Amino acid sequence: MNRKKLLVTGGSGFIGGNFVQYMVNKYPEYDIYNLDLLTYAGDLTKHRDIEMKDNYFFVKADIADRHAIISLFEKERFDLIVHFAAESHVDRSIADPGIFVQTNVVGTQTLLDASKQVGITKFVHVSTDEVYGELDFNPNTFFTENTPLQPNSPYSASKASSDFLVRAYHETYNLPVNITRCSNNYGPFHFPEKLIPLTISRVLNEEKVPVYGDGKNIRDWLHVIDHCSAIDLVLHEGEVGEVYNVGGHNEKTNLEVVKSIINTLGKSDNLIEFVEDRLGHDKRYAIDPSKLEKLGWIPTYTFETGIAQTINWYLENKWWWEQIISGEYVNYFEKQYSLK
Ligand code: NAD
Ligand code: TDX
Repeated sequence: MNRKKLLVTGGSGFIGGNFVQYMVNKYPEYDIYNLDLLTYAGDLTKHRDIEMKDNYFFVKADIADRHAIISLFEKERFDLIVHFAAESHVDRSIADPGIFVQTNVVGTQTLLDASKQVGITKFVHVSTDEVYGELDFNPNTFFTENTPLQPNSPYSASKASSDFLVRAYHETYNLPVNITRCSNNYGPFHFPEKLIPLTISRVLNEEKVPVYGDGKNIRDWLHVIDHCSAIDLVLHEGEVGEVYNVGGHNEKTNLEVVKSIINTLGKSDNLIEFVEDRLGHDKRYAIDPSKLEKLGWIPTYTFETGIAQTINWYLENKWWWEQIISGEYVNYFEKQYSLK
């Protein structure tokens, strides 16, 4: 019997990278292809433990390059697709929205066309809770799969557009799809432009941590491994055409997150510096994951156990993030923040 072929796009980034490692180790009977353009957010060094495995393959390509993508699909005839590749940072989308439309919208549509052409058996589109817009601070309100999409940033608008295309390819062409909408992830290999790894790396270097506005905005945090198990479940058990929210009820203000990291590392709150707020800054995100729980999903980390594991990982893996924050990242940081 032919081995199943799973294509993971964006498998050199944060979540896709963790997912590739999770799947390569869990499913030796699958051939797992990581397709990634290796933008500033992608790197292959994170895969040094799996790159010699027989069931792992890497392809460097742009998901919006129609010719390259269609040729690859015709050659490899993938069975399963899990689509992570995207421009993912809200601040970058505020500074330069165009690449978000190109990668997140045109790239997704190109993958959908290629999938339709070769007849895949499942396409899981990894989306985000940010497509729902923002919630107010009433702790009894949550995003469900039926919450209307009201994206507020160029990033979330591009993700919502891609969600609509995925839905349309299911409704129009019967493409077997799922959409997952997850809350904020954290964990190993998280790029240090995002709040948690930015805070850990800066506190370890005794540098100021920029907190936007008053620090009271709320995010619902999920350890990346719990996101990986959710996607694995939806890939294999998700009902075709359905959307699944992913989140573990771990709501924290940004200030609580930053202070807990500073505290764990035994440093002073004086490292916190309040800076100008993000434009259009969403107040609160909070996920109702009950539909996914009914499918059998059980997260393994609380915020407390997950953040401790993550801080330890950053302490033990300086080789990974130090190479990043000393490269092109320096220019990005200086442009984005004016810290005293
Ligand atoms: P990331 O920025 O860390 O990684 C993105 C990866 O996509 C990188 O490896 C990059 O090289 C690759 N990529 C970018 N443009 C490409 C292109 N044109 N062609 C091929 N590859 C390309 O992102 P992440 O945080 O791992 O997020 C992955 C997915 O999960 C995204 O779709 C994002 O919207 C979604 N998501 C992220 C979070 C989160 O908290 N990080 C939460 C929910 C959903
Ligand atoms: O320097 C900072 N200071 C600060 O206060 C940064 C980078 C962020 N923040 C705040 C903004 C947010 O309220 O922290 C919160 C988290 O910010 P990010 O880490 O940039 O994440 P967010 O904007 O919430 O989006 C993330 O979760 C959903 C991912 O980047 C998205 O890809 C995902 O869809």
